Amino acid sequence: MTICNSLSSGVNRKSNPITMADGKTYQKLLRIREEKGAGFILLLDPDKLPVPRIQNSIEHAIESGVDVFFIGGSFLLNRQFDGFVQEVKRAAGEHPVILFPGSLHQISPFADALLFLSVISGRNPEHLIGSQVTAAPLVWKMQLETISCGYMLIESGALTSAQFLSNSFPIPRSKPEIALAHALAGQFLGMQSIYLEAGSGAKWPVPAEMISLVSRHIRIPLMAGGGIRSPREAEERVNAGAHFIVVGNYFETEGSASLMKEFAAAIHRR
Ligand code: 1GP
Repeated sequence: MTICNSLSSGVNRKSNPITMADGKTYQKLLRIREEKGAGFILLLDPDKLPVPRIQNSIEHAIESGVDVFFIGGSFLLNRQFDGFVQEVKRAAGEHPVILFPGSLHQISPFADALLFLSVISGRNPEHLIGSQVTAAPLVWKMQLETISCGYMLIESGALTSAQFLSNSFPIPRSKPEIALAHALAGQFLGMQSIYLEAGSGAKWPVPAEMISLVSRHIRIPLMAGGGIRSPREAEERVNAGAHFIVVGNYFETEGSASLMKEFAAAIHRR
């Protein structure tokens, strides 16, 4: 059986979410941006959050004002990825659960959508299009909603896992105009979102000036993440024009969960 035959068997194209311009989850993101001014995304790493703690962690996050859950990590040592995603989905209720894959192994049919990333800041073909081609048939088979995302690595004071593993140079933090050129190219290529990424645990988050320049020139949702450790840092980035703030590392540290409400208050404009 050819790959085309195999892919088309049993698929009703009319109901295929992948053929729709904007899926249900993407629409939810647009609504959050519209209603709250900016959204709070909590990144959950399956290697850091034990499954028995998922329910409580998510309940606390929702009570505190988290809008969306991302699932992803640099590595995947947890072999029960589908189980992890199902558990998060069960606890998250109506809140979108979106895969933010660090590798091809982090794809599951149980999420609401997959952030279909291309590392557009780099010139490594594998991360621009290679992995995406490998993933595409699987995503099609799963009927998973995709949200295309121009993923841009920004220099953040030290080499990050994302920079090292993607084998690409980040955009210099003092060159917002280079970031803007990439973001516009992503938008013109039809991407549904842009992610300015300092890298997990980055020394410095993405500069507010860069966010401001990019945000003033694009119309698709702009996410910013990496190294955001305080409500003030989150607020500065929302004030600069970020539509979604992604925080992961900070909330993995003991005792940090109590500050989640303050992050939410700093991120939400209304
Ligand atoms: C990483 O941008 C995300 O891909 C979140 O970064 O873990 O540093 O919050 P942190």
